[in-house]
Amino acid sequence: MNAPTLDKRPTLDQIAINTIRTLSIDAVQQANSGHPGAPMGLAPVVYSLWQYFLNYNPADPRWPNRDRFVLSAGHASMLLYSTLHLAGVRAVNEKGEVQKELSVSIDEVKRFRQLGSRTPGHPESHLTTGVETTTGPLGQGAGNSVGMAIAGKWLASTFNRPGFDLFDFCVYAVCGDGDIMEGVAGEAASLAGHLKLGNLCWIYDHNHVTLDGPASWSFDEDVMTRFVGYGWNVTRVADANDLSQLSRAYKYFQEHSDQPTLIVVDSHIGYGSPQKQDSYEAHGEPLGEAEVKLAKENYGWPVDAKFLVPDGVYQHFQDGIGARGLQANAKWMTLFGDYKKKFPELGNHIDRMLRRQLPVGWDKNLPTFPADPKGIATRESSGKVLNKLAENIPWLIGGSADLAKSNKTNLTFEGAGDFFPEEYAGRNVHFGVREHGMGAAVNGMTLSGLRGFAATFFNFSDYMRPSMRLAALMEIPVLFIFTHDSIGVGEDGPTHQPVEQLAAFRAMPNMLVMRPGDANEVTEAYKAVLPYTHGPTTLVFSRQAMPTLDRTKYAPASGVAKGAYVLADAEGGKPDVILMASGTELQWAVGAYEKLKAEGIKTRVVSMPCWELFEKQDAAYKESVLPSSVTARVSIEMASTLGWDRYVGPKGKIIGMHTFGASAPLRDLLNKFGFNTDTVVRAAKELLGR
Ligand SMILES: Cc1ncc(C[n+]2csc(CCOP(=O)(O)OP(=O)(O)O)c2C)c(N)n1
Ligand SMILES: [Mg+2]
Repeated sequence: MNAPTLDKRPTLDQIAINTIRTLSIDAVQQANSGHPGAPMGLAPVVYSLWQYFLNYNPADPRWPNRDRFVLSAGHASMLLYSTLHLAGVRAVNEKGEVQKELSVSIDEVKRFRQLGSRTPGHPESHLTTGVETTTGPLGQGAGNSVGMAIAGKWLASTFNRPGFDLFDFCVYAVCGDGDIMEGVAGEAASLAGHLKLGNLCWIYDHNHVTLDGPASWSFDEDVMTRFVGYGWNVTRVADANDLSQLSRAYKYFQEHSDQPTLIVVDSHIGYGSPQKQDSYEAHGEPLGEAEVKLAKENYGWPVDAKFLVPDGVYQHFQDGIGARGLQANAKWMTLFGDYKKKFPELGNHIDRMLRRQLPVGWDKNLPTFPADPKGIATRESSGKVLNKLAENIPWLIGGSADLAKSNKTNLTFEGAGDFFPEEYAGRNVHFGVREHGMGAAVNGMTLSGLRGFAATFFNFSDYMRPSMRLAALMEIPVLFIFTHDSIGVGEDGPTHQPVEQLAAFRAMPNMLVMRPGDANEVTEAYKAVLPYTHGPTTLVFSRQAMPTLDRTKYAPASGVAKGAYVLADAEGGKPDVILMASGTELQWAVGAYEKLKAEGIKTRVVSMPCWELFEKQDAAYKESVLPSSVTARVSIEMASTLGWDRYVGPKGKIIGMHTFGASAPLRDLLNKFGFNTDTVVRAAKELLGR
């Protein structure tokens, strides 16, 4: 077969599409790892969206009203990198300033999957400008896109004014069979349909193949009917290479804003030789040099050229998405300038929100709680603090997976409102019993500038842990709020009693885990984490009451900001034994302290609500709280003991859970598992040989 020359190729569109394909092929081949097939199959789909429909300014990828593009099929990362490169998307530095340099230069394309590159194996939003969210675990990006669409609706309802349509962006997500199969995407799609998110468009790459083989081996449901059932508009493109069909489908989406839209695109995953079309052999691997050549020959490409961007391709993108985006962005900036003159307070809110700054007075009137031996549950105090914060921070918005009454996360202040279909200014989002969908959606909301929170029972954090992990990886400040934090749940029994979750979240990089020990520690916990914008927080609260400590007698709760602090100390400072606890167990450490003190044993109590913040303190502070000379140490926490040895040391004792819990009244559980003052006293005395 003769390789056609560049001149014979029909249109610039076709050349641009084949440039996306061949850059992807070459990058995967050079890295000797990655998926070339999906970028090859999907290139026309993504190209036509970007070039002719996406409202996006490559020269300022921060533009708040830009359309969002999510590649949920993160294994096709080279598709996104090639597109970002060719569209000329600029890099944005850590200060939020647009740079001259490209986000993905041709050198970064060549460094695909290499250490320190901006082109990691799967797209990571905190590394690469233009990557709107981190994808790779299938289904997550689809879930994020629902949160972005929620954010779009909320921003429009909250900030738009007659003549000032500041926010009207659309959210596009490209999904593969894997995304459509994953539960998280199903939960999110169901929610999106219910909420009538007409600004949301999923493009389903229906290519009949997954990693193990033909999709039909495991997947033959009627996806279109399922989505119709969710309340989506559904349309189909019978040939992924037909740009006019694709255009028609995108127009269909833009003209139907009553419901979200699913575009099912029949496509063929890319292979080298035509004979291999639709085979599943070697899928998910580089093509190999011989197949690379066949593929290029097929595309009418110079077979030996590598990383070739033919003349005119960059300009073509600049004439399309570049010019359109620049103009739309400039128009918006003028509009926003006028808006700020007319509505200075709202304008100020938008500016602060997008910079992740809190509003002036964000922590005013936060509740403090009087000493009370009976006290209240930390979920109760959390509810009070969260409500005040949400009143002070207009863009703090979120909800629970059908447990808001138990989680105490309902926002009840005047004007808080519910986020319902076509009532999009509300602050209470009702996620339904969809924990995983909620986690992914709240990540998407937070990526769009909102301060999102998501709540459920701590035990059901298991149902959204994959999204929490991505929030940590993406370095975004989501608040994950959990109640019913231990076997203290009582009668609901072991299915509802978390044991290993604390240890698991403490093991997660970049996740703050906060488990306050009384009502005033709750206020201080929120105060400590709200200004922290580079990662999520897991807030862990009790169902049952605990004493509100008398802070005239014990140290102030502001010590929470340091993660751990000396709550009560031996007279003269140097203790014989240190007692450590978090959450509801703090009361028993304090109780033991009083008893031991009465017996003349020099005791210190360290409240440890947040290990991660404690680890950030300097060595001198840590030594002042846990002096290395004091080796008699006892910890008490109604959870897995894993990790406490770090603080208790080889000579200490750890009181914790070694089994699942049991269904019984709280009193009986505490006796059975040994959580009370006496257990702590006994452990301390044993250590001291008394
Ligand atoms: C949660 C999760 N499970 C498994 C994988 C591994 N994986 C990557 S791609 C893929 C199959 C993809 O099939 P499809 O979505 O149809 O994409 P295509 O192969 O057609 O590009 C799998 C299982 C993953 N990335 N995420
Ligand atoms: Mg597939």
